[in-house]
Amino acid sequence: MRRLLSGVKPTGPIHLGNYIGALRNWLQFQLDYENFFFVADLHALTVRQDPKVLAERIREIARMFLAVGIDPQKSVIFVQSDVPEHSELTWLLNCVTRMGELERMTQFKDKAREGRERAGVGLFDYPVLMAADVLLYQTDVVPVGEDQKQHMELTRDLAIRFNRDYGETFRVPEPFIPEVGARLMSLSNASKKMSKSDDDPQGCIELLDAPDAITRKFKRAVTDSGTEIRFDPSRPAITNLLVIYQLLTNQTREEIETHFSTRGYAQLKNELAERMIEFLKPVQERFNSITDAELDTVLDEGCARARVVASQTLGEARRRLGVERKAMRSMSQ
Ligand code: ATP
Ligand code: LTN
Repeated sequence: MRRLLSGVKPTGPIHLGNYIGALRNWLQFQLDYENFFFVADLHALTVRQDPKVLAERIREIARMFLAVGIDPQKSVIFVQSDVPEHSELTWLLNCVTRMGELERMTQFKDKAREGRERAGVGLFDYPVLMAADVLLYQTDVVPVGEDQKQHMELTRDLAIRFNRDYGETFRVPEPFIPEVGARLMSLSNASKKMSKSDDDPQGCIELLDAPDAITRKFKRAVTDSGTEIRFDPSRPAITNLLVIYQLLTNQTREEIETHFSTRGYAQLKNELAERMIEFLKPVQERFNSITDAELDTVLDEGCARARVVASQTLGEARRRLGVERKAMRSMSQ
């Protein structure tokens, strides 16, 4: 069976962009693949975190995986730092990665706001840890949002280079980036992506938001000048709202434009809030019904299942590189 893997960082409350860009597609593929879904807590450490808050968020993200419908019988759900093979493979891959490759990464350039001198080495190395996540599981498909495209290209390049220089070790993965919703924008600034780490929480619909917060956020959402409600790339704010509407209703663009041809922005915002609240209600109910003990069982089992696969790939990579003492002894006998 083909393998699928993806992760979410516990850097803040999980939001609509994460759901639409990533989790929704995890669900869609769940039955056809052998799946690995994880909380990317080591990635979260690349920017300063409060340890107590981080510990809680790790559990919150894992709980949200279950609440949106990831089935632990069909999918392996785990926390990245529970599987030490991720860190070890990162080191091995660091040694085949070039500085220039990481210097080109736009996420590093964006996030190293205070300048290169003060940026953490972890932030710089972030894409190599991501490559290790993917390659450890011999992954075929990685469903992610548009922002991860460049990291996936690096992952493929590293796999191809390692295989060429040391022998066939890693499967070369493909990203899956959805056609609609791959980059949901902030509701308060249509030129920025909706993000967990945004300073302005009004632009981000969190999956755990209460109904009144959802209504308020949509009401205050920025729109473009003019009154027409149409999908139009030159009017990014209204298009962003329409994309959310499209994903919530599964209607075609034509149906939506016809529906709103006689209605105004206020009506669009009201309908969006209503649909969103309706969609999130059962997710939030499931989220609240999962006990700590249930969650721990899922994550303990997930870690054990993940390590079976991860340790096998890591062992192979070590042998290929010559850093496997016992294998070396048998080779020299
Ligand atoms: P941060 O803001 O802290 O960088 P994030 O909100 O971007 O975090 P991640 O954990 O980095 O969230 O991403 C989890 C998944 O959600 C990734 O596959 C990512 O591509 C996707 N994703 C994140 N933001 C969006 C967005 N605005 N639109 C579509 N997909 C998104
Ligand atoms: N880098 C991703 C999160 C992430 C990930 C992964 C996604 C870490 N490791 C492996 C897919 C596969 C992000 O910032 N959204």
